[in-house]
Amino acid sequence: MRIDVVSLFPEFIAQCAAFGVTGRAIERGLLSLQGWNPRDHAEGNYRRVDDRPFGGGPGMVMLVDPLRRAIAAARAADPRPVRVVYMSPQGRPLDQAGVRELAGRERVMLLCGRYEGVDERLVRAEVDEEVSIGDYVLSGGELAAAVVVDAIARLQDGALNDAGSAEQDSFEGGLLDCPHYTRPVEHELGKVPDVLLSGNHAEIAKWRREQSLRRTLERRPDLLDGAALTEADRRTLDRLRQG
Ligand code: 9WO
Repeated sequence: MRIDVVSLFPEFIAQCAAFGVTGRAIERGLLSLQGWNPRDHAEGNYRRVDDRPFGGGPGMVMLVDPLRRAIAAARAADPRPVRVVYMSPQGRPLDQAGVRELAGRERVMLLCGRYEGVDERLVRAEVDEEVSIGDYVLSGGELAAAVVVDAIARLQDGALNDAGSAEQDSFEGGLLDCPHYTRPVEHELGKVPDVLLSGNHAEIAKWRREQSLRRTLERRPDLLDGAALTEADRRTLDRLRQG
């Protein structure tokens, strides 16, 4: 898969993706990440990429043309159709299903705004969808784009060393993750739950599922509506709600 990022700070996203799972996905050729700087497509000695907002108000707005030329250059670098996504608090809230949808495409282009945002005419002409990673305002779209790159990269086939760990993730079944333990078995902060040491894989799976259900019920009951629940899960939830 190929991800193009249009940003005034393309090195920022490249650095964010250089480590760990994303770094390996890029090294292994599972993902290619390319940055495009609107500054490189700006005109004049000052290479302006922004101007004052019509109607007044604070701050600056990103100019249509440098962005448009950067997007055109990115499109032209590969013949395959590309999904153009603008990182914006006004966008559709991203969840794991949305990440999976993007991760299944051959090409995605992430647009990162700075200042007060991007001229709306550019958004209308070039953007397929606006995506938000959460209800807060950042100083630019770059951190949000880095989040999307990371979430997409780890879903590429072969990116995770342990096959199946993407399916076992928090959220892939629509539930929160269970707690995890490692050595030592006994520690001054507590003991590892006995069931995890039992070697009984059926009992361990049952315990983990119940922990996931319990945490989701306590912390994010809103997720239960969209979760893939079995009849046994529903009985467990009823019992947890009673107790
Ligand atoms: C500023 C603002 C202030 C009050 C109410 C709403 C507001 N929206 C913005 C805004 O969009 N500022 C931007 C800064 C302009 C475009 C890039 N910036 C940005 C992107 N900040 N936060 C994001 C972002 C992107 C995706 N998901 C979460 C946040």
